[in-house]
Amino acid sequence: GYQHLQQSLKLRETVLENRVMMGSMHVGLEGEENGLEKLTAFYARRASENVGLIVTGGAAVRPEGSGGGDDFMSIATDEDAAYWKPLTKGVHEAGGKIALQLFHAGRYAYKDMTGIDPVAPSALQSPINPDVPKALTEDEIEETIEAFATGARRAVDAGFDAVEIMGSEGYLINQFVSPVTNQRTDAWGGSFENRLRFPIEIARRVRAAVGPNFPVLFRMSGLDLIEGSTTEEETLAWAQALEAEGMDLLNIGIGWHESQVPTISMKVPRKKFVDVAAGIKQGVKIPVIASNRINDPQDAEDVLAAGKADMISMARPFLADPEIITKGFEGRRDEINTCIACNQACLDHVFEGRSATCLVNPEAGRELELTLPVPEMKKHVLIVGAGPAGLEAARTAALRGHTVTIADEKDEIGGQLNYSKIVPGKGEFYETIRYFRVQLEKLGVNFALGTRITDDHPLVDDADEIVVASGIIPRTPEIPGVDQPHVISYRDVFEGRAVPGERVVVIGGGGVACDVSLYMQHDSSREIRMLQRSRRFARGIGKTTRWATIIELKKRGVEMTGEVMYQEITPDGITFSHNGETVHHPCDTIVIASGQLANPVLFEALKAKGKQTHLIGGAEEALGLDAKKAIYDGTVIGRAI
Ligand code: MDE
Ligand code: SF4
Repeated sequence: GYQHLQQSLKLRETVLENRVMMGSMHVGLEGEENGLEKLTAFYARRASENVGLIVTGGAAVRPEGSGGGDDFMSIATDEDAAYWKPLTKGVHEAGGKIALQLFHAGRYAYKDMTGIDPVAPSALQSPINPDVPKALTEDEIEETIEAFATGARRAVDAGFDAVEIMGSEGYLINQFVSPVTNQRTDAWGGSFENRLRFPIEIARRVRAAVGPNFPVLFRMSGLDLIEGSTTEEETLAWAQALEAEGMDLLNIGIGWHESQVPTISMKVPRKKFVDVAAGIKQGVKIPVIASNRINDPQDAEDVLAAGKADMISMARPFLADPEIITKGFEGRRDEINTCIACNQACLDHVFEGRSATCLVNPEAGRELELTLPVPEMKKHVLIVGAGPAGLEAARTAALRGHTVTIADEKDEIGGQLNYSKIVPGKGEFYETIRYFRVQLEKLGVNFALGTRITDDHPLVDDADEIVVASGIIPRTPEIPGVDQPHVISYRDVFEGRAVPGERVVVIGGGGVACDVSLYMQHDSSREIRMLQRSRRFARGIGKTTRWATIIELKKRGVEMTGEVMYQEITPDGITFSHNGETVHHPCDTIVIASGQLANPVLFEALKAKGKQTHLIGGAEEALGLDAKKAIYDGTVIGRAI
């Protein structure tokens, strides 16, 4: 049961239907053509599925504080207030409630995106931003506080149900509170009391601006994860001061964007930071929200049942599955498309200036585009390959009413997801495979596992349409000696066909090479060296995850040498040149992880036979192991045939 999660929560005059919040996420649809319509569809889809409260992405209270200019929400003008009315209307019609997040990035704003110099309490540059911010004058501080209050008033006018003041993740409010970023000597800096003045003034004036009945949430930093920053006692005092200012809910954020500690990636164990919220809850009477790596309604229920928080915020899990809570409440938890915390299609996109979507659910953010049209004719569809591309193609084709058979020469579904799931820290991939298995079974898809499809297979003759999603073939580099028995492929390692020796060289430095290296370290402290021709390792891994992968490899003692020219593989090692010198590196095993090739052979054969055939995923184009492309291809073809 979900007794705790299903309890309502009263915030002044407003009653939230349950204890689940869809946390703030910038999606980026705002900047697209028909952006408002797309964003409204995105939120409305989720509002109809048992979400207590949705919080928007950060809406800039001042243009210089925008997360990135035109593609980001703004509440800095009266026109903005009018602009967001259709959004709140759409959410209300769908039965939900939505809060506007009042946002100011401070020194995290990019000048080349806003066109204005970023501002901060002090002129101190952030390590993840190219611009040195200007220190705010006292008058400008006053204007900025007023902008939060005016923004809040506009949110009321626009029909929002609440506002959330963004005071975590290292944005402007954090920059004032922390001595690391606030080195002012006036009334706004120095002592803790002075540093706290900025958030307290904002809270007070926002409360005054919206009146006594309107809910005001404050997202504060429970843990900065920055050397020399706000202490635990200060954090608790901050929480208590916010309570005294009439804040209704404290949403506890973890870490700053520039923290060197992963806070939301797959490597972070589930529920890891719940105790931070629990600590704050002990010091205040108002309700407290826990977040970060909570992606399962049962975990959410357990946190509430243990008395550690009063509400749970989940953000990315609502990208992955708008129905996550409904499915939980209806006892269909095994049908949930679980957020695997990969960041590949959400945060990585945002940090690259693209709209967010979801690797496991390409429909996220594309609610108006990726519909499920009823087919003109019900067909027999054969999907060859049960990797992510084939699984998603099968799911969508079956949802539309086609009779679908999915075949794979392996005895289990999942394709290369089966490699990912066994890499230390990547266990969430089990969930994706479970989701597809449950969905396909429920939809009555026929499984033909352990079945190799050739152009003369009887299943081919029975099919009206065939989707070839049979994956990639590993590329073998042309190095003299590469065909010796101690040279193996990453696939041999993942599939347990070969046990690498104690001294291993991995040829390749991309995502697969990183994965196979970490995997080989899980059961033994092998000596591993990765080699590659280019300089930058972990290329192809997204911005939010690459740095943490490199740190982990180093921590586990994996050596990395880039800019090498291979010369020869010998029975006892490998010879290459590096920095103009010839190096012989002894080892007992060489693992090849140097890219993949597309595999269109079956497709061509079926075409030649005159079959209606489509080629998707890595079989079509093999740019690394790209589950995001695979699932997207699958969803598009599954909706088209
Ligand atoms: P880069 O070019 O990939 O890397 C440059 C070098 O720096 C290293 N690096 C790091 N080291 C340690 N710790 C880090 N956090 C970190 N990031 C990068 C790299 O290894 C690399 O070293 P090299 O290989 O060259 O030797 O990265 P970048 O500097 O261009 O960008 C870095 C990022 C901004 C991507 C970054 O630091 C990020 O990955 N940090 C983690 C963020 C995170 O996980 N936050 C948690 C929650 S996310 C959230 O709450 C909301 C996010 C959306 C807002 S939108 C707000 C409005 O709605 C994002 C808006 C953007 C403002 C910042
Ligand atoms: Fe979660 Fe990955 Fe989807 Fe982002 S892209 S919502 S992290 S599964």
